[in-house]
Amino acid sequence: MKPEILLLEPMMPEIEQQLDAAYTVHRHTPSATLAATLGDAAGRIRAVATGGGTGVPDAVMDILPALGLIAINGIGTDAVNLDLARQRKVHVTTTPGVLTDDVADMAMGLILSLLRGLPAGDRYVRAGEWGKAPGPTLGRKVSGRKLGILGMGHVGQAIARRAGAFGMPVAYTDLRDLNLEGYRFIPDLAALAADSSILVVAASGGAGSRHLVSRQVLDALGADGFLINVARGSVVDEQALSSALEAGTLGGAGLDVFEHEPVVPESLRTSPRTVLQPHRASATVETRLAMGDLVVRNLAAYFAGQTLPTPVI
Ligand code: 8YV
Repeated sequence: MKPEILLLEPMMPEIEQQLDAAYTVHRHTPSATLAATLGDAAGRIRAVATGGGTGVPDAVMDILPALGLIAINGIGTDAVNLDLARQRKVHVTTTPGVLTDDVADMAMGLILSLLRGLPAGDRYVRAGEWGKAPGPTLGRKVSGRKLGILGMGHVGQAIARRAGAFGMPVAYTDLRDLNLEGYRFIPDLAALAADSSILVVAASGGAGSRHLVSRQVLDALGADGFLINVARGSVVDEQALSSALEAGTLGGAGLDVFEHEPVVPESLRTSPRTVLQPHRASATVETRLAMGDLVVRNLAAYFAGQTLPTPVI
């Protein structure tokens, strides 16, 4: 009898094949109820595999009495109640290291897309307007622009390294000064925003960082400033962001993540000042394979009673 697991978010076919070979996989889709997905299997589910944004709702943990492992296909743990997991003696694993470069690349991609107006240029050429109608408005120069980073962990530092190649002076804020050579530490986020032309959010989500990017921070970034978010939507006060973009008190925003995914406020969707992505900073073939491989290895170790490769708890 194969152990039974619950898959809350699809993974790459190559990875799902490996899961199917080792386990009876109950696949949940948002359109179904969990009761329908699980049938009479709830009591037999010993592990859940899920995405960083999807996590595991408390109500799902509550109906799985035999749960022993939550394997997150990502690095964010904010959508899993770690206190409850600890109480229940449920292990939680993530996929550290393998997605850092992709997320940093996405941050740079959003910066270039937003400031150089790449989506507008693409639409103009595709529509056959070149030579017939005036082209998109001029972009803004990226090289040399001052960059502020909120959250100088692995992803933040990978963004800083890339920014170096663009000749961008980098400052950052974090819970403490990390004494990083070449990057200025500015403890106060509003002061960092005031000092920056582009502010990139690379901080973890969760209660501690909720709405850190407030109206005041957006005001400090200013009409000539740009916000990039490749971390979690919850870090930014999305209503304040929408208002600032509408009022023109913020220059623009490049967003891969949102407060209530997959719902994106209409004002952000229709704004000429935004470039938007559907939470896909780690979504490359190479990285999703590497992430999936870690999920597979964590599951295998758990069911073999071995040390977990990349545990959080
Ligand atoms: C993924 C993420 O898109 O790492 C995370 O926490 O949110 C992203 O890398 C996600 O985990 C896949 O659903």
